[in-house]
Amino acid sequence: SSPHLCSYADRADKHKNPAARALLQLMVKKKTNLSVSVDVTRKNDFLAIIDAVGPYVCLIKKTHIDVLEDYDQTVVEELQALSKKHEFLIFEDRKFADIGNTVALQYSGGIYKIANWAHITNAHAVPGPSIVTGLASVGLPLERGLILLAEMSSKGALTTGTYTEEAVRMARARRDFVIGFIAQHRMEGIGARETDDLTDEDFLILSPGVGLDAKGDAMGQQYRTPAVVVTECGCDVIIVGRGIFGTGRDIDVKEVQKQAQRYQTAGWEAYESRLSK
Ligand code: 5IU
Repeated sequence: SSPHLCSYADRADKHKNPAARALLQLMVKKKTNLSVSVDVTRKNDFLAIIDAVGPYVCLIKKTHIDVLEDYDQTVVEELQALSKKHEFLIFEDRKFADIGNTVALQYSGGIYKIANWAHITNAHAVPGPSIVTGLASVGLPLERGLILLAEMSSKGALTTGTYTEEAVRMARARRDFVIGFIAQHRMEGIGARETDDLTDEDFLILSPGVGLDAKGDAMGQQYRTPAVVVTECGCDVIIVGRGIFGTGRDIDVKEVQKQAQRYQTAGWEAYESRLSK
């Protein structure tokens, strides 16, 4: 049966990629499928939010380390310490998009050295399979996992039809490293050819564009509830940003914590009702 009808625990036992397995195990242990997207520009806010939401999340999605205006090496050190303290994995939403050779350099080097600390990162499928080859050359030895962007949540996104199908084919060809998708639906079997081996195909579906209150923003973002995303569409991880830390410039840590707890509960209840369907 489709992986989303199995428990996260069963899927953890079967998954071949260490990052995917670790993520699923954390989800079970902490009873959470919530990933918080920490899109703030100041280091102190960034770390304060992560410390506050840490107990409620399986994954911290850093929207682009390059958004931080006061980045220095200590950010990564503190992030790693928080990841151990609260037991969550780190997802750098870098959205690589170049040829294999270039992305290998971007992933391993530069100022950020993403591969050293991000358990999971992501890439666009636009360049074709070479982008996966390039990233895998760096990430596989470090037991990392890659997420491909198969569908985007923004209005008018071009990631539809054959584009999505080809992205899934690229993932299918590298199931050792590609652990799933940023998408709005399940992807198993999409674009499959008769000769493809679909045994144990299990892609983690991470879905952004999740909100309990707002329907969208002024720049084309579209929100769905955890019940729609997880129960109806079968996605595995909900990614929530402003629904948790708000839209104001000042961060209210108590409120952030309260919202994280609220989304954790909503996401987990949606998962439990999916299993009991
Ligand atoms: N994000 C999306 N939609 C997408 C992709 C990424 O919203 O299709 I790919 C990112 C952008 C932002 C987060 O970092 O997910 C959603 O934040 P809000 O919950 O604040 O809208």
